[in-house]
Amino acid sequence: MRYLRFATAALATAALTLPLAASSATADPSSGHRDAHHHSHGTSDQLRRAAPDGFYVGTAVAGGGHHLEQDYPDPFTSDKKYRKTMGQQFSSLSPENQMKWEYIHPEQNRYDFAMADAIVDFADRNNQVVRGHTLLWHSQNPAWLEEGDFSAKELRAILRKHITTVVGRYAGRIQQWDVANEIFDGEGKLRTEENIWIRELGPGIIADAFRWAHEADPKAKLFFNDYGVEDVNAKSDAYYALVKDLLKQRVPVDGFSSQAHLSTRYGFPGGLEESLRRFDKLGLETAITELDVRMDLPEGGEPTDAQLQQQADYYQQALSACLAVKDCNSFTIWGFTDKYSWVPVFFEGEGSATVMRDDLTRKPAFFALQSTLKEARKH
Ligand code: 9MR
Repeated sequence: MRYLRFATAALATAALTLPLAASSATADPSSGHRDAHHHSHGTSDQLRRAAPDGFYVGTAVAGGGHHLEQDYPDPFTSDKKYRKTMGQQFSSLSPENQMKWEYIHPEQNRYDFAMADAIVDFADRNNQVVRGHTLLWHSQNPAWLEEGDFSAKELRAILRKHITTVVGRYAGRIQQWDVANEIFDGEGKLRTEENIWIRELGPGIIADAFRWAHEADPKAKLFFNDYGVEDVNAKSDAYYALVKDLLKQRVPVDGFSSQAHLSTRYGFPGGLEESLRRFDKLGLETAITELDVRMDLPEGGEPTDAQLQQQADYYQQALSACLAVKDCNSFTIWGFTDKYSWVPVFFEGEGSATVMRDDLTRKPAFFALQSTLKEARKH
């Protein structure tokens, strides 16, 4: 997919020019028990309260990654209004970058847990669950790892130690882990060249990653996560076959998730529900983990009303697909304000992909989610 090429380029630039500056998390200025004093809005105004019991509505927590190149300070630790909305509206948080290898394990013998700790602590105080993201991926790995010239034996030990350390640190506090992220390409072939683990250790390392994560936190639900699997297609077929095989071997795989980075250019993926459902039938939990809906912006950068309506319809359809599948109980959007969205940074001329404008005013997509959740809660 096109954006991954951009992603790699942006990452390379970031790695060359930026120190891992955002890692010094400041003290958390907000207090807990925020439900006790909601000001202008009642609780029914909150997406998390509108949702059926046991259904989690999540957001990515902005920080690291593309944010480091923008002219604003670390969103999560600096933007009070942003944090407040995050606490009020959502019941699940996903660190957008802060648990990725390059941030949490910047040198071979040094972990930096500051940002991840701050997010998990915030989630605890606000009665939110956390989706851990991610343990085995081809992207956003530190140079010491990618360029380290390690033997297969060393690499295996490095991965095992990383998983044991990171998953172990947050044991009992992470609801779902994206253990393996984006391991297949669009044709359903394993990313054998790009993914250091699969390249150097063979595909069997995937099962080991799940086993090690399970040992470190037996309660966390362990997921495969990818984009472009919002339909029954070559990539989701590949996951289906792999998961079946792993379950037969009693590998502790609990879930399959669709990122759902959508664009109005390509139409809504009509097979989303069917795709989720076939994993559900295998006995897995499913989830939407990174939903956003980007669009081509007119000159001037403001979306038209028709565009906003179309976007709202996509958000609503994605949510409805998840709500319709029995064990799809986690629905996460990849940021809730355009101010911090990755989209304009990675796709020239596209944007407005989230449910709130820069100033946190709400778009039709927000209200579409809200009313769909309320409707589902009634039944
Ligand atoms: O949103 C993330 C952005 O801040 C980073 O710069 C980018 C680097 O690849 O990663 C983005 O998040 C990705 C996620 O971790 C995995 N699925 C695709 C997401 C969007 O690229």
